[in-house]
Amino acid sequence: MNPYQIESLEQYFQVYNESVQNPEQFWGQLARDNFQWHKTWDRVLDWDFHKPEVKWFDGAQLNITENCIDRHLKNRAHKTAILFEPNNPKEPAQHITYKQLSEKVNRMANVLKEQNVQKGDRVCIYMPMIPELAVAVLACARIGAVHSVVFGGFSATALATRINDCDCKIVLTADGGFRGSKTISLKAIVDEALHDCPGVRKVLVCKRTQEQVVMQAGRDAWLEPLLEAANSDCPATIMEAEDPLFILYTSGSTGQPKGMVHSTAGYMVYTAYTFKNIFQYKEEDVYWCTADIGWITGHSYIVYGPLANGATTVMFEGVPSYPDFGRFWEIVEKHKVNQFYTAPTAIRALAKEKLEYVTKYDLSSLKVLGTVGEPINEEAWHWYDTHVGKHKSPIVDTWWQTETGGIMISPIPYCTPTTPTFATLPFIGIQPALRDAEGQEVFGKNVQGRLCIKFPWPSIARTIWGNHERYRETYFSTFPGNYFTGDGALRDSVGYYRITGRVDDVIIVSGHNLGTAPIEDAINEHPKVAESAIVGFPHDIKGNALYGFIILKEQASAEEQKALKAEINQQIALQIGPIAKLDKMQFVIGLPKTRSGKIMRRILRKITVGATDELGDTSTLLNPEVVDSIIEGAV
Ligand code: 7RM
Repeated sequence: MNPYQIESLEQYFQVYNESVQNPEQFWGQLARDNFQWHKTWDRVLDWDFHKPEVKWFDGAQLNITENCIDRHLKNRAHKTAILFEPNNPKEPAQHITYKQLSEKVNRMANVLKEQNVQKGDRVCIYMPMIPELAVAVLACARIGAVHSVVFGGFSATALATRINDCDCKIVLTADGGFRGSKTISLKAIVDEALHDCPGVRKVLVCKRTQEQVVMQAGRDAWLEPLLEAANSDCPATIMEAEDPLFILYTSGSTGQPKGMVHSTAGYMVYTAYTFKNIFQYKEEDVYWCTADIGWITGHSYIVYGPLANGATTVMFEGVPSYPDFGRFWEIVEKHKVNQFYTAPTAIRALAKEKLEYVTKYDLSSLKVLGTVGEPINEEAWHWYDTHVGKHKSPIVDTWWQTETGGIMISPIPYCTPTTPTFATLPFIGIQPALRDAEGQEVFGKNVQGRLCIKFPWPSIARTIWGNHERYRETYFSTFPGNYFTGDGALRDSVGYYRITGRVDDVIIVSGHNLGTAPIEDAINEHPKVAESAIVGFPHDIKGNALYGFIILKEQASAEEQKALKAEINQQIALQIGPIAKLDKMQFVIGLPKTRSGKIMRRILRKITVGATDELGDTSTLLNPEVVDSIIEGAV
């Protein structure tokens, strides 16, 4: 029995038990047998969640790119590592083999070295979803520089904050990027950001859109000639297990984004192991995760996890709606994608459109469907299962966070029977706990509470860049001795977990705890509703009352709207109870969302109380333009 490859539910339970009964023995063996090390560790694990401090494989030496690239050159040199699908379907796809990837990464690493980038230096990467982005990430890792990828949709202000927070001296970018029918002028945004970033001395620019850009003499240089001139061999810098691999920013509840710091060995072991099992990746498979590398999902499950397993990973430059809503399924057919991993927000958007966009394509290659980023509602789950998976591909509802580095709770497809909206069971080595508001652990079945993790796992973020105290306070102070996720969850009669959403989304109405997610589910069941978001607003008698922002599939007259409101409340009353009925409803054209598709309830809450001067910076939203129209229509 090979614990690296789980093939039955029985084996899952057996390996899980081993992993929690003897974690050091388990992870030590797994790490030794499946990865390349220059030196093995002195100790598998050192930890103290009170300090907090976590070290995995301390004393070991390695380079993650040797594990993601070099070691595959023996047997997989001509296998496609990265399959690049451009935004424009008429532009040919690129198959980049492991050998070619190796050359590209080595060249880029040498270019960075020539710019005097050294081990431990932070490198900001602000690029579109083109192969050079993955190459840049890996090139940093090759020489021990710490990459900080900033999503290409962020504004100049957001970019400047992130560059300054971790003191990047160099920025890698492109002239521009293609996204659907739009182009994004990345270089111009960098120029604007750098007015506020005195520390940046070099900007390397990759050509993609061929648009006109201003090159500042001395500071800016085109990447291509440098790559061409560079040597294609760059020895990997030997790293300590706990050396930082990257920083990735995640928004906090207030102000400054949190620069989550991930370290090398533990991150590699855990992302590789989860990728292999949660997607049941087999040697000939083509795997596609639709995320952007600017998010943790892209880091762990487009780049590091797949490449550590010698997989073929698809990188898609575009968007699901261009040139039409069939784009995802066209790509699945074209590249015979076997594992497909996307977000509920994308599923809901596509489910709104004509079914022909899906049925037109041959999706028979699909074996596993994944979802991540927010709770998936029943309706979306069934649409995905029926129309994409044809009831044949298990859906892995994967719960995890930027902070956790890898997937924490998820079915293992073809092993764990799935239940709609349930992330099901903890992955190997993960020890979840539910706690009540007083901090007591809630044991047994059919219970709910705040989701904590009791024991370290290899890919937990080690700190917040430059602010360890904020790290302690945010994750380890609410329930001392535990990592607190900020999410609520329930555990059902068979021990399956369902993530109910951020605990700050719980609204107490007349003393009853109501989750926004189940109410939204109820509303979304109405055949005329596309999407909805609930927030609480102060109410004289109930304490809080509920306000629903609802997107309809089609426009409705005033008369129809009135009828719809009654029907929606009836639906809620039926599904949850009269207590969960909405006091106010507003039909909107869109909901304010973060770039990763999460609804910004904070903004909606402000609107319900008329505090429109306290909305803060809305420029980093995916769709800032909807905010004004919501304010106008507020009831
Ligand atoms: C990977 C990612 C983390 C937050 C997390 C949850 C929510 C993510 C699921 C989910 C329900 C899921 N990282 N979340 N996955 N909720 N079911 N399968 O999204 O840092 O950007 O977000 O996302 O609230 O705490 S993240």
